[in-house]
Amino acid sequence: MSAPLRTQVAIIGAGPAGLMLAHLLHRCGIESVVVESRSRNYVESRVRAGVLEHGTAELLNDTGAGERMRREGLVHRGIALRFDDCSKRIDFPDLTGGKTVTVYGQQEVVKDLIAVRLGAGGSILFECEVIAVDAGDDPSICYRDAAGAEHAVRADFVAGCDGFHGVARAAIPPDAVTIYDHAFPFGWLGILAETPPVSEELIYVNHARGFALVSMRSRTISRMYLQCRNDEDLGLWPDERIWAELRERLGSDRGGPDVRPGKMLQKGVTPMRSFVCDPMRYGRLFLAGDSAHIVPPTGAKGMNLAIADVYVLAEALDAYYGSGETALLDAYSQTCLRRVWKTQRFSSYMTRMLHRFDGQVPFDYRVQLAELDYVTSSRTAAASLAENYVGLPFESTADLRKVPT
Ligand code: FAS
Ligand code: PHB
Repeated sequence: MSAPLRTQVAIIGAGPAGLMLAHLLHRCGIESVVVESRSRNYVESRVRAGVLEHGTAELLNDTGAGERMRREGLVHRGIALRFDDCSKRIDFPDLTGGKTVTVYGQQEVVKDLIAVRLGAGGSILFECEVIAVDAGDDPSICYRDAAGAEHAVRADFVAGCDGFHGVARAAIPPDAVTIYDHAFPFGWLGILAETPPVSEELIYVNHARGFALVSMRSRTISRMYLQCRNDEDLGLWPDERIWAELRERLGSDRGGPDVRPGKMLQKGVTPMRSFVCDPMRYGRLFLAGDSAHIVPPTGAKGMNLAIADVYVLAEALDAYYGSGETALLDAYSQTCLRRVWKTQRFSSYMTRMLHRFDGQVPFDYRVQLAELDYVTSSRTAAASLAENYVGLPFESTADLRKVPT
């Protein structure tokens, strides 16, 4: 094994969490190395999330990584909730004092963050899989490069930004954490298609046959989802069936949005799950993003929550390297988990309001319709949904900072 690399923060994973952390640390003058198992091309083409919360877009802009998002992203001022073949709009700026969201694919955020890191001379090691993590007093990670050679990185801290199936959380002794895990009894069949979005804004549909969502990536590329079984066989869903089911759930032949078939670019099934690992820290290892939590995508929160975690972690590491202060690091997990659980609450609320559940009885369906009627007719209820959808403010750690002497 070659002589170990030495850095201040070793970051596992070049997804939104790892890349944003490296970017924020660089702005604080803190060195890091990002180690990513996949190729640059793979991570830059992986289709996942699509909606940036107000705070996420602001952070990209405020830290010099938002130029292309401003140019190519779509600023959205509301969403529609569709039920009983009728669409009702939630107006974000009106209900949140001017906040909006930005539709801009996760892979675009990843591209921009990689470009800004490499442009600043940052170190991102692609096709290098981390195979071991030491979270003790002299932290290190071991990775295997594309040629199969093993290398070590020694650091002051390790950030586990390696997603739900990564190696970091697995390096924590099971009795040191509490796991909260809930699998929903359905998944989403997601498609990316070359067809103009049927609506200027996202449409979330509660239909007797199941949930549907109309989203987009541009004015010519649609991103749409259908509730399906969580073990759905994609082979049973030829394109024609997908288009027909989208038209049915959106009411295209009943005056609803007119879904038009287009060239299918990608299709896949995402299982629906809620997961939290508490605490999000073990020794000098800090978990951030999907390595620590998973939310059902109904609230468009997964990527945004990852960004919120690393905002807190970067602030804590900045305080540590700036003045030796450890209070923010010690409070990292508690600070992040406050937002994580509020986001779990909102994502679960949206999922339960909009999906069909096995064994659901007519009473349950009427309660869902009443919730949809209430949240689209009560300004107070609509404001609560809008406040969560555009994104709760980043958790403040100001009160944890020692009062300057
Ligand atoms: P990521 O999973 O994005 O990144 C982790 C990185 O670590 C990956 O690049 C991985 O290759 C790397 N890695 C893993 N193990 C490693 C190892 N041992 N060594 C080195 N590198 C390693 N969220 C939404 O808000 N809306 C959506 O519509 C949505 N759709 C999704 C669809 C799918 C199929 C999936 C899986 C997730 C979806 N999500 C969605 C959630 C998703 O966007 C995540 O919340 C987001 O990617 C979280 O970012 P990270 O925490 O950075 O994790
Ligand atoms: C997406 O565009 O991929 C998307 C949008 C909103 C969601 C989930 C996914 O709630």
